[in-house]
Amino acid sequence: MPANLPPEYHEIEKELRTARTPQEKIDIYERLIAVIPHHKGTDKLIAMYRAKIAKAREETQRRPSTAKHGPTHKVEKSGAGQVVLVGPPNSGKSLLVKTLTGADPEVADYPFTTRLPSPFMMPYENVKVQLVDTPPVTADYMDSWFPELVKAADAVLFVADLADPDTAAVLDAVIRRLKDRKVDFVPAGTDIPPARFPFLKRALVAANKLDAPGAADNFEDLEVLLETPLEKVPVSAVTGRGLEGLRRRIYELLRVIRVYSKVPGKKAETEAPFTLRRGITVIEMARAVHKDFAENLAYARVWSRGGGIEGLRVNRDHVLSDEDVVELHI
Ligand SMILES: Nc1nc2c(ncn2[C@@H]2O[C@H](COP(=O)(O)OP(=O)(O)OP(=O)(O)O)[C@@H](O)[C@H]2O)c(=O)[nH]1
Ligand SMILES: [Mg+2]
Repeated sequence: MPANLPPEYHEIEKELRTARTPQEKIDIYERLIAVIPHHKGTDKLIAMYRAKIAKAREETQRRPSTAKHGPTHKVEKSGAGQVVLVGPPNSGKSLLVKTLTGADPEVADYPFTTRLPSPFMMPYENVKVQLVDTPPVTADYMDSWFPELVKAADAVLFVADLADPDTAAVLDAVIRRLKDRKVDFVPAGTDIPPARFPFLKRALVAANKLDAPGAADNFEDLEVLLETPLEKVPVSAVTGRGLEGLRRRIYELLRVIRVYSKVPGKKAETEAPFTLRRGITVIEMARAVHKDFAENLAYARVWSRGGGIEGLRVNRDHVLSDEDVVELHI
């Protein structure tokens, strides 16, 4: 037990003896955390209370007296697609989100820092991808609403901790918890059939803390030992190494294309692409622009980036490619 705890700490701690419900305990733990001075000597104590809060919260969600299915935490989608970060405590999910988006989620040197999902926008070239920072998942703990959040996302970015020699086993345990709830994971390029059960999500592993001692060996272990065959991208949220490549791989996970619309006689709007699913046709793109366009479409002209097509008149079933410029004629 670290020294220098203020007298209020001991007063509040006494109340724990009479606390009955998990919610009463949570309130007391939170008051305790608030009065504990934050420094190296108290990190473990604070981490312990945060873990207790997480456990107590899981208990409240299981109780029939509260809402039947517990709380949900839906995150409204925005941008080119939604990617949820999933990983063990302290693996650096929040710092990765912070570095990739320039936003400011809470980052700290103890587990269970992040408590609720929070969305942030990651710029990639001329589009934005929504990254959702989340609370940690462990072999023993996962928020009751977590699987629904993952099922609703467009893709998943697992975060592994390369400072941990057991990183593969720890991440396998996280993935197993989700598989038990009928969500499974496939590598980036996989076509997902429309069947909805079990849910399949494209996923990628950000192997974080590449700068930590032993990280190179731990990365090799992760490559060999992780049971689910997913691509692993070694990065460091601290030094920035590998992050540009990760940004691109996250965007590619979404399997979308950028299409620029063009008004006849004017320049293409390359600042504001439509992000549409790969394989989309001209008529489907017209529908995404405006339903009147789709109803009244006469023909379209397409300019493709590779230069293969230059203002070619195409029919409505023409399949579009990334960075095509499309002029819709009605
Ligand atoms: N050396 C090193 N430390 C890192 C790296 N990324 C994160 N950290 C540190 O790891 C600790 C945890 O980082 P967070 O981003 O809060 O981790 P988290 O996964 O969000 O943690 P929870 O919210 O508890 O699940 C912090 O002290 C970070 O500074 C990295 O690439 N290298
Ligand atoms: Mg966090």
